[in-house]
Amino acid sequence: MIQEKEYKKRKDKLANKLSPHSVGVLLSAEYKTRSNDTEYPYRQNSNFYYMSGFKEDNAALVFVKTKKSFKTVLFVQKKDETIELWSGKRLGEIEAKKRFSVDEVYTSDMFEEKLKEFIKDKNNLYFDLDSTDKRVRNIKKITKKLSSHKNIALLVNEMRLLKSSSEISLIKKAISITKQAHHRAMQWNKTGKKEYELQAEIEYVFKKNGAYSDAYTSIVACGNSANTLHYIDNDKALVKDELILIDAGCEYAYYASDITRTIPVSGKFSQAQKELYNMVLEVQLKIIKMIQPGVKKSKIQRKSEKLLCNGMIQLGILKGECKKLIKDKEHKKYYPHGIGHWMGLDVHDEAPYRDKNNKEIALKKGMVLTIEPGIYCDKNDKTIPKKYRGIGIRIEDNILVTKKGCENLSLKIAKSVQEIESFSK
Ligand SMILES: [Mn+2]
Repeated sequence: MIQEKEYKKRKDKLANKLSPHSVGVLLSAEYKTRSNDTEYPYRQNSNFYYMSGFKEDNAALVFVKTKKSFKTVLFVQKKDETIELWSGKRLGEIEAKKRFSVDEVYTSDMFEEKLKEFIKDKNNLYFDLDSTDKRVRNIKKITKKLSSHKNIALLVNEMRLLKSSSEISLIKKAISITKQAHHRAMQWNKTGKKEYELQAEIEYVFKKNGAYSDAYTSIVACGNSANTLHYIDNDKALVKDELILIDAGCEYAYYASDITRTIPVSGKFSQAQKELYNMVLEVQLKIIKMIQPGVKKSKIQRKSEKLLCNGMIQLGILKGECKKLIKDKEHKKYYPHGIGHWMGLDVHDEAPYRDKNNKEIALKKGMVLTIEPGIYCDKNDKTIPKKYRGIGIRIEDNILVTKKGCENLSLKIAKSVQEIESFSK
């Protein structure tokens, strides 16, 4: 749980970043239609939620800043018995005023009228310049006389880089549920089953433990399907002697986890699978050891490419000299993606990788990122040893940067060949 006083602190911090004589607007997410009369489950906009902790739709958080002081204003939906009968209870403006640390609360139908009032004698408007919300058109119309429009999302994203202890607890909780899901997948008898059946076993554990949703669509990819990086069909058979790449993590109280494990259908790795798996695992462990304050992501990226390239030379997947292979980008054919990304309210957290001066941001205590090296050997690639064709491996953990180093938050999820094999009967 995140306490209201933490939301208050965040709002104060953001208000201090706004220039004098400005208005800042953050909008809630909109419902999205899935098909006629049916909507996707509602998920609050991450930046709006980070600042307000408010979960309802059709809401807005506004910062009104004069020269020396500022006020915060929340807009919430009006109470309406008929609508609430269908769509559930609304908090309403009276309760919202009691519950949330804002100076003023109005109903959403007042938003445009109030915005006109707030922008009088102001110079700057901050709002999410990439927002596709239907309210943006009118916001632009109302505020077109202001001298500048700046992106409030960049300011919030920057704040989201460093996680507080309560955020870290929620991420840990998400990971502990995801751990149970991956262990169930390891334990479950997969003989004669389909990828989607295994997906169901995993997502059952998410829901069963109170995780609102998966943090992203689960990838359950058997054999050569693992070589399609964003494979989400999950509709093929689990074939006895193959590996399954499972990239699945739940979202708990709006916080993501993002874990990949690659496990044998039969429960036991073959010799060739073990060789490739252990090579990727060694790289992952070495990269995690590098994580500490001051290190830059580009450095760990380069190191991961070098280590994987050398590993592939040793296994005969690449031939030649490592430096030259990397220069010619030959290794990218088998390791085409990044070593990791920020994680938080979004699985790919919308925090910046570069600062205002376009300088790369170094790791700092409180940042959370994934480390996920992978090797993908297509079944039709005649240039690599036959025994490795059709195998795709990725191993992904979630890492917290600490004062002197890092903490692998997903350390307890089985990862070594021995640990994984011990799950099968
Ligand atoms: Mn990831």
